[in-house]
Amino acid sequence: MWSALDVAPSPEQPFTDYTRWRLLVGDYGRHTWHYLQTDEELARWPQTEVERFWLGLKTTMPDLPPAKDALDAARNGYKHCKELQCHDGHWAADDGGPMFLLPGLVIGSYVTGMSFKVEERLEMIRYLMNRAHPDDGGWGVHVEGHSTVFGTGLNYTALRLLGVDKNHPVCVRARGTLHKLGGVTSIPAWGKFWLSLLNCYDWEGNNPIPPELWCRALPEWLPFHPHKWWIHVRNVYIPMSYLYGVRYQMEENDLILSLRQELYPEDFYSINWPAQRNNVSKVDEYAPHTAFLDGLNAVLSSYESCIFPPLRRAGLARAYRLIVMEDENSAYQTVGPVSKMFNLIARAHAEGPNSFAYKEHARKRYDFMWLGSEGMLMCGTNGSQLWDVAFITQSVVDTGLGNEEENKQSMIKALEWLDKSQIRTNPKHYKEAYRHTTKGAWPFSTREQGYTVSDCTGEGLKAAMGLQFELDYTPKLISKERLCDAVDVLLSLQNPNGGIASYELVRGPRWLEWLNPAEVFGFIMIECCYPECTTSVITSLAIFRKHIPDYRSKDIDRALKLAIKYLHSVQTPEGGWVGSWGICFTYAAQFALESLSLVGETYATSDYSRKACEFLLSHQREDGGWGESYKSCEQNTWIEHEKTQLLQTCWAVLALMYAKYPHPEPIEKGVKLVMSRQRPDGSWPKEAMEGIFSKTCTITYPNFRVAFPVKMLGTAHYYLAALKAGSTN
Ligand code: LAN
Repeated sequence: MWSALDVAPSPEQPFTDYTRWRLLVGDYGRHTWHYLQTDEELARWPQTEVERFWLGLKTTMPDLPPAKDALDAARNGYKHCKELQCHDGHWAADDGGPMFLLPGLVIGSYVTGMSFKVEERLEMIRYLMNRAHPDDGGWGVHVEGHSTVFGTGLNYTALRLLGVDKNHPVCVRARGTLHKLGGVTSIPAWGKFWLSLLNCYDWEGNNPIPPELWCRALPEWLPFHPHKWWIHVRNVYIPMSYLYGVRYQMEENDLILSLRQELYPEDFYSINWPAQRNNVSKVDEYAPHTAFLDGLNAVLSSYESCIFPPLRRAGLARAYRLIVMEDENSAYQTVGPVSKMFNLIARAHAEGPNSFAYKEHARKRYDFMWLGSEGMLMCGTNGSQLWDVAFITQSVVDTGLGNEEENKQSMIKALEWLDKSQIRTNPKHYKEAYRHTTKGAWPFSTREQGYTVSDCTGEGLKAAMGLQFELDYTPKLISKERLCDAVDVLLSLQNPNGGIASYELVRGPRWLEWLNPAEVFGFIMIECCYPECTTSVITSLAIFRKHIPDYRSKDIDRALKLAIKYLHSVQTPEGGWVGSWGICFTYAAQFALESLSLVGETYATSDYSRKACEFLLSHQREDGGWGESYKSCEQNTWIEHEKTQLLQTCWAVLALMYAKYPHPEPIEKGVKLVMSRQRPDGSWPKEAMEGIFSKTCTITYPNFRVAFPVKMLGTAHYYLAALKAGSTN
C-alpha cells in the first residue's frame, strides 16, 4: 500500500532537510508541521526561531550576561523563553514520551488507506529508530521503559508499515528481541487489538468487548455502567467495542502475510487463538488480570458464541452514535490519541473514504504529530498549550518579572491567548454523550479539543487573574462573569470527600479497577481524586475569593475546607503525597504545600506542613538537589533517581517556600544547583522525563523547564532576602 523506502542505516542525521520544516500555528494554538517542497514556498515562509529550537537546529539566541543572582537567573530564563513564544501568545512544545501511540497512528492510517507524505514517513521511521532501546533494539511502553512485547511488537510493525525493509539492521535487531520475548502471542490486550485490526492477530485471540455495553437497555444506575469509567478508558472502549463487534479487519496483502511470519517465532497458522486471550508477557504486566475479570471474560466469551443479533445491532448503533458525538464535540480530535485513531477507523469503516468524517479525521491526525530533533512522533494530546501558558505566565507574574518593560508585550499576548482559549459553552452533545459541563472551563490543550480538565481550569483561572489583577497595564479581556463561570466549573467538580479528579466527578466505585483489562496501566478504570488536581482547584478558589469576595463565597469556603480535609487525609505517613501526573512526591508536594499555605497552614502552624517539609528535606542530596525516579509513581514510594533532577529540585524548593520553611540553607543549596545548570542562553537542558500517567507511562512537559526554574529562582530571591531581614510574610 505504501511504497517501500530506502532508509539510511543510522538515524543520527535527519532523513529529510530540516531547514524545510515549518510549524503552522492555527486557530486557538493548533499545531501542524509542514514540509516545504519548493524554493518559492521557502522564500514565502521563512523558518523561525521557534522551529529551529524545536528541530534542534542552531538558533540565533545570544549568550546572556551571566546571572548575578537568583532573580537575574530567572530573568535570563524568561528572556530565552520569550523568544519561543508563538505569535498568538502561547508556547508550542512536544508532548511525547509514550511509545504506544505512533504505532496506532501508523496502523490506523494504513488500514484505512490514509496516506502520509514521504518526508513524514521518513521522520517517523527516524524517531522510532532513535528511540529503539540501546541495549537490545526493542521498545518499551514509554521512552524510559524497558523493552516489552507491547512496545517492541507494535513499533516493529509500525516501522515495517512505514516502509522499512525487514532486513534493515534496526528491524533485524528488534525482531531478535521480540522473538526472545516470545513474539506477539503474549502482547497485552491493546496490542492484540491493534494487530487484529491489521489482520496480523486473530480476533479469537482477544477477550470480548461487546458493543451491547452501550445499549440503552443497560440501566445507567448499574455501578459498572461504562459511562462511569474514566473518560479516557470510556472513549477508548467505545470505538473498540464497535470495531470488535464488526470484527474489523484489513484485507490481506504481501506485507501482512510477511508480518505474520516476522512477528511470531512459531507458525502463525497453527496458533491456538482462544488460548492467547489471557496470555500476557510477564515483562509487560503491571496490572495482572483479577479472577473477577477472567470470570467475566469467560462469561462474555460464551455469549460471543451465541450473540443475539438484534441486541448486537442495537449496541453497534449506539456505540457508533457515541463515536460520532465524540468526534463532533472535539473537532475530530477526541479526548486523546488512542480514541482518536480508533474513532478514525470506525468512521472510515462506516462512512468510507469520501465522507466528511474520513477527511476530517485524516486532517486532524496532524494535530498529534510533532517533529522534534529525533524525528516525528505522536503526542499524548494535541499539545499542552493551556498548561504551559498557565504556568509560564504565573511564574513571570509571581516573580515580578511581568512588570519589567521588556516582558509586557509578551504577557499581553499570553492573556489574549488565554482569553480566546476559555471554553464558552457546553458541548454540542452534552448529557447524551455523558459529558461534564464545559462552560467557563479551560482545557489542557486547545479550546477546539474542548474538554474540561479540573486543574487546567484552576491554573488557567489563576493565570488569568494574575495577568489581569496583578499587572496594571494589561487589557481586562476576561470579564468577571467569565471568571465566575470558571469558578462554577471548579465547584461542580468537587466530590463528596472533598477531592477533585481529572475531568469529571468520580462516577464509579473503586472496585471497577478489578476489571482493568489493559494490563500495562494502573488505576485507569474510574476517575480518582488527585492531590494535584485538588490543590490547583483550592489555590485558584482561594485567590479568586481575595479578588472577587462577593461571588459564591459560602460555597467557596465550604469547598476549601472540604478539599483541605481531603488533602490531609491522603498525606502519606512519611509526610508526602503521591503524585499521579508528575514525578512524583516533589511534584505533588509543591501543589499541596501551596494549598495549605493559602489557608494559613505553614511549617510554623501546621503539623501537615511541617511533616511534609521534613519529608522533603530527608531526601535532599549533598549537591543541594532532589532526584526521584518515575518508579516512585509505579510503586507509591520514594525511589531515588541516579541523578539529581533540575525540576524536582525546583518543586521541592518551591514547596519549602510555600510552607514558609524558616531556615535558608536547603533553599540556598537548591537555588545554587538550579543556577549552576542554566545554559549561557538562559535555558535549562532536558533531563529525565517530567510527567507520568496511569502509573507506568512517562510523558514530557518541556515547558516546565522554564516555568518552574523561573518561578523558583524568582521567588527564592525575595524569600531568602526576607528570611535574612527576619520576615517571610
Ligand atoms: C494528560 C496530560 C495532562 C494531565 C494533567 C493536566 C497534568 C493532569 O493534572 C490531569 C490529567 C491530564 C489532563 C492528562 C490525562 C491523561 C493524558 C491525556 C495525559 C497524561 C496526556 C496523555 C494521556 C492519555 C490518556 C494518553 C492515552 C493513553 C491512554 C491510557 C488512553
